[in-house]
Amino acid sequence: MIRKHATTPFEGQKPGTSGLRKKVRVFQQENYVENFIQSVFDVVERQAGATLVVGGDGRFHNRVVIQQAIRMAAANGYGRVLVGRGGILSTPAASHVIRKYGASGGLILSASHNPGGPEEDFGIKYNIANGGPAPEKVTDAIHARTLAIDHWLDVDAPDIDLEALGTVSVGGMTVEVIDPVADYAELMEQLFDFPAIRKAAADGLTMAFDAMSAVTGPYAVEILEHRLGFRQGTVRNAIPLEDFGGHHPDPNLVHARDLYDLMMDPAKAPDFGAASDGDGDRNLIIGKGRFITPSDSLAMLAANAHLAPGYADGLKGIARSMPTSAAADRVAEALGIPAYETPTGWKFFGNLLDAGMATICGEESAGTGSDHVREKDGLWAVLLWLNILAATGKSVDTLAREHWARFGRNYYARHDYEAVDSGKANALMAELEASLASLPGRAFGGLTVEAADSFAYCDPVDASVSENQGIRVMFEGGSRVVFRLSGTGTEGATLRVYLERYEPAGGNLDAPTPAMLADIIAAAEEIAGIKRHTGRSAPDVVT
Ligand code: VG1
Ligand code: CO
Repeated sequence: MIRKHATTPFEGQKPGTSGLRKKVRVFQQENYVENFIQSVFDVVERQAGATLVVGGDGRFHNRVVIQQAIRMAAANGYGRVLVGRGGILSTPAASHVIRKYGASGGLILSASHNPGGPEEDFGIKYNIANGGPAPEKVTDAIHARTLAIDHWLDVDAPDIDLEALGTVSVGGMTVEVIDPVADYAELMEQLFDFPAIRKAAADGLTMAFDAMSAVTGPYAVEILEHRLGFRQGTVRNAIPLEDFGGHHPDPNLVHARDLYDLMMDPAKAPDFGAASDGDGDRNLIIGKGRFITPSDSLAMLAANAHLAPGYADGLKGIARSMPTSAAADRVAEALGIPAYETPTGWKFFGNLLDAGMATICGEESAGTGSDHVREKDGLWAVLLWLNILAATGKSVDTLAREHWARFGRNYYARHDYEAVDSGKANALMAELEASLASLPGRAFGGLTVEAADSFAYCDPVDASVSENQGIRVMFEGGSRVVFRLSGTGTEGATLRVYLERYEPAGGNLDAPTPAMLADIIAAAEEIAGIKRHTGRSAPDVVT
């Protein structure tokens, strides 16, 4: 019944910021998916007969890989697979299902915000028993295994019907096709004041949610329209499509432009606008006439979280990734709780959440979440915002202004230079690193460098160290520029330049961001020589 297939290793099966992410045609090579999944099964912690959760964001190639993963799980000693109907599970829902049903882990098939389709991207991520992305020691072990693999196992069984809820047997292993939305929606009802939000909606609070033809559509329709009573049509692009309708399911001001334009139109804008990404773990928040940067959203959610029932007892700590603005740190200080600064990627929050040291976490890339799961969670952020709007009766714009008046404002932008030649991008980073010691004390325009380093993180729970997590240049007065190479791109290198300027309370709190960042942008160019190295005189994406 169990079949053994000989294979040889592929190079480059090294999980990045968020799993293994490549072009679909790379994944379509014979043995490619099997080598990776077998390597996962070979190294991860699990008992005989363990449960595995499998689901994805519905993109092209999702179903093929799910069927194969089920046959391989049966051959590798799993006792049960839980799979979302249609192969659908958002990343946060998968995290919850792993935790709720005591699974040993899960395979999440997604390339998140990257485009989908036969010529676009695919990805496989392994999450561990706490529901979170595998930490580096596990991804390193998986990678090492991919370099030595010589066979993979499956059972000889036909594809299962992914549309039919219920239980079937595959090679003696139980496969349960579950409703991908139900468990997640129930968890949200426990955390947030649904009656208050429902009342606000009934009293006239309006919203628009762009699911970007990706996985959150079914979740958002069920929760926002069916359970909370927002009018039908509140969720746009609600049906998950294999190619996301040809768009990038990346909820930023470039790819969610339609939503942005709607929210800036005083005649048509609803009170609240939001969008989510391919796999449902990111969020974009825009109030009527007011865009909220993800870094600000983290700070504002943390400052008001106690208004939601799930956080009424307060927060234990706030964690943010290093490139995320320091706005949340000021909230932590005011609340008298610790603030943590971690490398980019949700896996670095796992230990803090498990240890009860942090309750809310966030990243500048529009990821926010809490200890309710071990992933960032797009709809969670939307619902917490709605809970705060319902509890205060204030607009997004008013909440933002009040927040800045109290804490000051961290003007923020990220400039991405995409598909840069990898050699050139590496040369830029190497030169920058070599210049770090000479930067402190130097002035760039009106800005004087206070400190500069290559960010390294020592996990306070297990003392593991992660080095080379981005170059930080701190200026006097709390402004900053950070340089980092992306770990999720699939073409060449992506250089990310994160720009931040702090304006204290009482200062200029309602100025256009580009004007406030102009000096820092000029300093970043002078410090890193972006044009000289890459030939680019402007970023491809500004968020
Ligand atoms: C990007 C973001 C990072 C995020 C990661 C995964 O990584 O910057 O904050 O955690 O994507 O998000 P990078 O290495 O390209 O900068 V997702 O929505 O893929 O799960
Ligand atoms: Co994502």
